[in-house]
Formats: sequence, structure tokens, C-alpha cells
Amino acid sequence: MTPPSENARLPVIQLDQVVLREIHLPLREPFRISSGSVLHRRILLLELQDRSGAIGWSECVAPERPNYSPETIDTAWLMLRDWVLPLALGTRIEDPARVHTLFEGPVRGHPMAKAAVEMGIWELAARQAGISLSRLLGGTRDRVDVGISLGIQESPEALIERAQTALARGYRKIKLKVGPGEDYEYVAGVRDALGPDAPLMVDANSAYTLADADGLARLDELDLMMIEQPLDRTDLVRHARLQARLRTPICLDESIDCVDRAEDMLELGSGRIVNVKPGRVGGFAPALAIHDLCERAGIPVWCGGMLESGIGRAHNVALASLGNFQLPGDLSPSDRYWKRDIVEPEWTMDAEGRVQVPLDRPGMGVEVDRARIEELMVREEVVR
Ligand code: OSB
Ligand code: MG
Repeated sequence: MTPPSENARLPVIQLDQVVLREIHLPLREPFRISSGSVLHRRILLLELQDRSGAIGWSECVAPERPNYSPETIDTAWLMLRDWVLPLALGTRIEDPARVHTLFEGPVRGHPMAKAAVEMGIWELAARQAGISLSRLLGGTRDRVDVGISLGIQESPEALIERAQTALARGYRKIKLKVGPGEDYEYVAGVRDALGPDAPLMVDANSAYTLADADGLARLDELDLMMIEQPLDRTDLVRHARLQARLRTPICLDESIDCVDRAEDMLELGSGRIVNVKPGRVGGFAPALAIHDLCERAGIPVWCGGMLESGIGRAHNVALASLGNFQLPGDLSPSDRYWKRDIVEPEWTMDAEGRVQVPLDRPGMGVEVDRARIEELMVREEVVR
């Protein structure tokens, strides 16, 4: 397939410097998944400067703790400064779709660190070309369906209340985080309260093993859209065995960290849906390749989230505007996460559960509130 970037005339990019900044952004409420909880998001932002003076922004989605994948904000900072950025700085970049190949051989792993640079270059290229990031990526939608991801709560009642509020607010998909002992009762309670048509799913973040297959098969009764990442991140074979036992589609998140893993999933039957997070797979180009592969195979994808600020959200919204993002993304509006976001305008959702893709603005389509970043910043380093 023709890389989408070939459809636009792009100026050559040559990065002079990249500023790494860490900001602390408190969530409105703690977000708990099976492997841990977060209340204060430590966020790594990249400001990329081209030799022309043009600027691009990106966000590294690595969390504080290595409980989702091995990466953390601190490993990403180190990898960016010492290994990834030196490969990009000063290099003539004619096509953002090829940037990820610079990093592949010399740096094994660390997809979130790599993705932050790759995605920032796409953003910069779109701005330079005067077109939206969505258009540069090959997006076809002007609005995107939104889902919400609800953390594990103290009780089924507390979860039911949040799920009811989310449904009334217009969300098109309601994802419930689950784990052993905090699953069937919670999800059945929500199903009962919301009715048979509510678009419900669960996400286990690898909390189960095949020994839990009977319990997971019970979830079939609850007519879920999908069960996200029930088993270990590295385990495609057992996901295939589990999928063979379930009526409910398995969606893989953590397991799909590159295009080849998506191909393996298709071949093995490890799942029927893919959650695409550009940070998890090393950037937009691998994310687009997974999107295309799944489209050819008749597998729907949707855009996941990592509790991004308005910058990472902008990148996700642009990606989710592509055709095979058939299911609602974890792209909640700014005020679901933060008292105040770091971009202008903030991200909003309409009453039908949709977010507008800012097609008429160059680049990611929102402006960074530098004063706010200054206020929230705890660390800064310029890499040249
Ligand atoms: O597994 O999708 C996940 C947040 C942090 C780490 C992992 C996940 C999540 C979410 C949040 O589900 C989705 C969002 O950003 O709203
Ligand atoms: Mg997930």
C-alpha cells in the first residue's frame, strides 16, 4: 500500500533540538486497573524543533510504573536522551512513515520512547505542510465515536453508578476494568442496571491465566462487546485456546506490540479485535500497518488510551479517524480526566458520544498552553 504520507507534499525535516519536559497532572479521581492504581499522572512531553524553527509536539505515554509493559516514564526519558533522539537529531527526514526504521535495529524494545519521537515528527510534518495530522495519516472521518474506561471501584454499586452516568452522558462504549474477584459480580450488576443493549466490555490487563477459563466463559452470559487482554502480554497461544472456548470476542491490547504480533494473532486465532495504541507499537507507521493488516483480514480495530493529556489525545483522535477504527475509542473528553487540560481548546464530546476531528487546523489541531505546562513542570532537559 502507498504510505499515506506520499499523498502529501512534505518539506524535509531535520531536527535541531528536542525539549523533554515532565509535568505532573492530577487525575480527578484515582484510576485502578488489575495491576495498580494511579492518581497523579507523570507525563513526558516532547517539543521537537526543526532547523526551520517549526515546532511539533508529542507525548510519551509510558506510565510511572512498569505495570502495563516494561517501560516507565523514567526508562523512556533515559532511552530518549541517550539512544533514540541521537538517531533522529540532525538526520534528513523526507518521510515520517520511515522514521521508525531508524530506531528498529540500533534500539531493541522501548516502543513508547520511540513512538514519542516518531509521532512528534508526523505532527511537525503536518504543521509544515499546513494540513491536519488526521489527513496526513490518511483519516477519513470528521468525528470519532467515544468510549469510557472505568477503573475498578470499591463495590459493584459504585461501578454501577459510574456506568449509569457514562451511559446517560452519551458514551458509545463502556469499558469496565476487571480482575480476579472483581469481575462477574461487578459486570453482571452493571449489565442488569444498564439493560441488554448497553455497549459493555471488560479489560483485565493480563490478570488471568488459563486456569480461570471457566470463570471467563461465564462472562459470555453478559453479552459483552469483547474481553480485552485477559492473559499475559506475551501469550498468544493461550489466548487462542481461550478464544476457542469463548463466544465473546477477545481483544488484544498489551500483546500486540508490533505488526508481526498482529499477524501472529490472526494466524493463531488469539483474538478477533485489536486495541491499537500508537505508543505501544512504536508510532503511527506501525499503527497504520496494523490498521491495514486488520482491515484486510476483516478484523475491527479501535484506538486505546493511556490516560493522555490533550496532546497525546490529539494524536489518538487523528489516528482514530482512519476507516477501520470501527469501534469507539478510549478517547474521553479532557474533563473526564483533568480539572484543566494543557491544550486549547480542550477536548470535548457531544451528547451523541462523538469527538470532532480538527480537520481545518494544521498539525494535531490544538494549541499547547505553555503557561500551564510551565506551572506543572517538574523537570526539563534540552537534547541537541
Ligand atoms: O489497558 O487500556 C488500558 C489506562 C492505562 C493503562 C492501560 C489502559 C488504560 C485505559 C485508559 O484503559 C483508557 C483512557 O485513556 O481513557
Ligand atoms: Mg487495555
